[in-house]
Amino acid sequence: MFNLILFGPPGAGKGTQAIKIAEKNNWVHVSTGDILRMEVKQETTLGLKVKAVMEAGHLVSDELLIEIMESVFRKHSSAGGFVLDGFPRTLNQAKALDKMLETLRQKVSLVLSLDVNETELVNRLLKRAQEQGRKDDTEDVVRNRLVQYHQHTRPLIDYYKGQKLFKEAFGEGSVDDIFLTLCNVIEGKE
Ligand code: B4P
Repeated sequence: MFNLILFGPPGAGKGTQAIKIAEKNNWVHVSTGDILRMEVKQETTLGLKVKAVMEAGHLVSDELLIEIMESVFRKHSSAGGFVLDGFPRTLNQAKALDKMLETLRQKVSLVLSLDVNETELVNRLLKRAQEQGRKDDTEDVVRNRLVQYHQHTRPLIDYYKGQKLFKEAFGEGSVDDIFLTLCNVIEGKE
């Protein structure tokens, strides 16, 4: 089983690329952002709990995220691989993921990070705000999401570098060119 973590700041294109990678390899794409947005849309108990947190650009609690991911792994117990998009985002989540995979006798295979400069990130998300009206894509909230990324998520780079699992790819340019680069890294050609 190949367990890929697609890593990077908000707007780096994790979701965009994760869909393509999962489709090509027949792996399960898990976007915690999509799962949470669906809960909000359906106004479930969980959705009502996380709505304000997400709209402010904060991170949802580790406890809830770990519960969500445990149920994802239970649901897809016979999957050939996973593309994790947006999880883990904190050190606690990363450690919990290691434990979840350990019980399945699995490990993280690769952490692949998309490198995109901050001006481009903000521009992409503001463009998406115009096109899709996502409540967390306004300029103030985007800036807060970047702060959250630097405070809580970026430190994971050292965690995974320590395990020799971390690789980085340039995330600017056309979606197809970036996809090709990512496929080459996953297949060990770059
Ligand atoms: P996410 O849904 O994960 O949001 P994201 O970081 O903005 O997405 P991504 O990097 O995937 O960008 P995308 O491909 O869409 O999280 C949203 C919120 O959910 C978080 O703020 C948090 O509150 C909560 N959450 C989720 N997971 C959590 C966790 N584990 N712990 C705690 N809280 C959690 O691309 C962005 C835009 O760029 C798109 O419009 C796209 O079309 C465009 N784009 C992509 N590639 C491009 C390219 N090459 N050139 C130009 N534009 C491009």
